[in-house]
Amino acid sequence: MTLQDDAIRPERGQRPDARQDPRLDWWRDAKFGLFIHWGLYAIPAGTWKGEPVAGLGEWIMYRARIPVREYEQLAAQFNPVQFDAAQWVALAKAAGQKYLVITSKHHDGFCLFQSKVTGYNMADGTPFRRDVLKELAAECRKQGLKLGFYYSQTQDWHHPDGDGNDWDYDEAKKDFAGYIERYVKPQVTELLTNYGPICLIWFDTPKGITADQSESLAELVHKLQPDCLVSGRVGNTLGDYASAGDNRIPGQAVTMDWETPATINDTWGFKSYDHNWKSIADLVRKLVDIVSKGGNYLLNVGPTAEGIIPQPSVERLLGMGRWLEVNGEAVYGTRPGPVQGLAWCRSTAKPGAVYLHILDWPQGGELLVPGVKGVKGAYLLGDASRAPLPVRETDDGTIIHGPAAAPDEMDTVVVLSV
Ligand code: H79
Repeated sequence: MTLQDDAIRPERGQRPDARQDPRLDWWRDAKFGLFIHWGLYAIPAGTWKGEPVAGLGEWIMYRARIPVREYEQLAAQFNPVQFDAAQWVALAKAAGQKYLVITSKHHDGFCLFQSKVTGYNMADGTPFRRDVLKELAAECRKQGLKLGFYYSQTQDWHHPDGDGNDWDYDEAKKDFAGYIERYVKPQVTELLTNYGPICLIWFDTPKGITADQSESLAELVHKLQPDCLVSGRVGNTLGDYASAGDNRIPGQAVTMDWETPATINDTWGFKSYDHNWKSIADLVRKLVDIVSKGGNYLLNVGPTAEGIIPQPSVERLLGMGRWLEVNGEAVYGTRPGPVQGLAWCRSTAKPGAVYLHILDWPQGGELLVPGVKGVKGAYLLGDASRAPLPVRETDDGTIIHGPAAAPDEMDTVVVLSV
């Protein structure tokens, strides 16, 4: 296992003393979470003044250089009457996800939660007049899902002192330190005071933040809720866990606690014309690839301005949930297995068991597994009768005789008792 990987930049890494921290135990076992990007950008949904705007949906204000006074008018139209916290939470549960992370404030500065430091929020600034984070918090508690908040601590294109907006504001005149002290910290305090236990704060884009600022944010979080984790993107290697780049998966197992945030199509915030959906098989394989390398998969949906999670996302999440219903034992609570670096196979492990994830079933069903010895028995996780598969040890590994054809085209899990 490597300590670092290209996909995980050092500044988004894990605080060294968090490596053994039992506060992360639930997170280490959870493996799979739901990310939700929802905000005003769902209204233009990738189109501004009749023109498609390239790039990520939630970046539309930046990419089209929309003036603050114009963009903030969207709040008057934000009325997602179909929003139903119970449905969103139930979807995550059915997908087999163990935690949910939602954008409390993205780079555009609009807040989904009621805030005393700005009226630019869902409860006070839209016709909807509801605190959707309150409703999600209540539902998560009811349905037994952990809740975390994404919070953009550096970029804020609405606040005159936040990072990123150079079309309305003069970057040279910005008081970024004042914005952190008088705006970010009060808001983080609200998020960790008004919504019950929060499992993590997902800070993002640490570029430019000082080590002192990163540290003081992490300290504030831990002071308010000691068990709340801080994402690696708080910056300066001060996260409780490391964050891989968006949609990046390390090439090999990494000896840090780490997570890949990822999209199902090519945007985080809803875009009406992004139909580039990954297949269920692709998503299951990505989950397994990540878990076999010691990471978590935080998979995103971008609800519409009406409050609907796009049907292609729902179908894919439910498909993953069906696979996990059968194969979850080989995912949740596992650690990277002993078989690494093969194209056709991934492995995860628990005490006494190795799970082989066969991505490319060999013709004839003879699995030549290098490096694993002392196998006492083998069966297919998808086989309820647990019929034993013939096992033979060789000089450099073990040969298992499975069915001639792939039992599961996405990933057939073979359980080895060791
Ligand atoms: O919240 C999601 C993204 O909006 C956020 N992180 C995930 C979780 C993110 N923030 N920054 N980035 C991703 C990198 C963005 C880079 C780009 Fe650009 C935005 C490339 C094109 C538009 C910045 C602006 C670099 C060039 C123009």
